[in-house]
Amino acid sequence: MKSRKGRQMDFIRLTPEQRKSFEADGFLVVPNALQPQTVQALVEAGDRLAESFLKKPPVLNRPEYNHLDLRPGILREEALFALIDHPSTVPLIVQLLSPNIHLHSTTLIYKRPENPDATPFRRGWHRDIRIPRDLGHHNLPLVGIKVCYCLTDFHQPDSGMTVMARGTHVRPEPLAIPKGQVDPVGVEVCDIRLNAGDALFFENRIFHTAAPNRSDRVSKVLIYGYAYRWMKPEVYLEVPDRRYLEKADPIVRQLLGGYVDVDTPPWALQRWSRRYNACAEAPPWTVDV
Ligand SMILES: O=C(O)CCC(=O)C(=O)O
Repeated sequence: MKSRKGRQMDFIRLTPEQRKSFEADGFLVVPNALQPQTVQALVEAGDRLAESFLKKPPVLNRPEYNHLDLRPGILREEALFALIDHPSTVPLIVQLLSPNIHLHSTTLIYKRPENPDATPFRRGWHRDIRIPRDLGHHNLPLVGIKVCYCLTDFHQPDSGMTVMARGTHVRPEPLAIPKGQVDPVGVEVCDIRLNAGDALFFENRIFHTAAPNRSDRVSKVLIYGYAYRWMKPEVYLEVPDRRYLEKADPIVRQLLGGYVDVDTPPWALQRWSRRYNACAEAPPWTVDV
């Protein structure tokens, strides 16, 4: 793992159209977020991590054999580590959330082709981070955004891309799914067409689900979740030790939880975003009257 100290994350301004679209839909497509050579390096790294899964003989009728959702060990691969502060996506996340964020989860999802007539496996509509389990569906807060990097094309329906229910991030109630069916009614279910290298951002409140891969190729994505620093990272996120973090690039250090507690200001991204006038200042505790 290279610490890349001294290298600064470039700035890309979130456009008003991107913000509007993200706020209306609960998701946002960022085309060409990754260069073709980066996609290639990520596929090589992902294939190494998925080697035993990819070597399994085809079992078309057992969809559960065909889905890999791998979380531990992702950051041990250099190409995957380098995505932590990727300059075409993380600046947009900072502008959509705030500088006070860290990496919350990393997942490699591979889906092998499955029987097109089989019942969809893991069709499980949900909102992320389980907040509604405690707070209900009313007035849920936006606390995190996932970036789904496409490592393969998703040009056909049911080709393995995570499916979104547009606009449901503000829905104050559960989804309504007719008995015997797998998808909700009264909402727009979006199986988005994407190219390898595109990134799909989706926020924690949007209802989404895994979808089957009925194509004839393995579908491959990496999903990196960013959340406010007061959200505990997923247990599978393996963070390098403190000695490494002390030498790391300051933004990477912050994103990997390198500050002792949440009362320590998010120095690295705060300085970075002030330099570009990228984010509103945090509200004060008190005001003069
Ligand atoms: O496409 C998938 O497997 C679903 C991913 C998902 O639900 C998630 O990352 O929260």
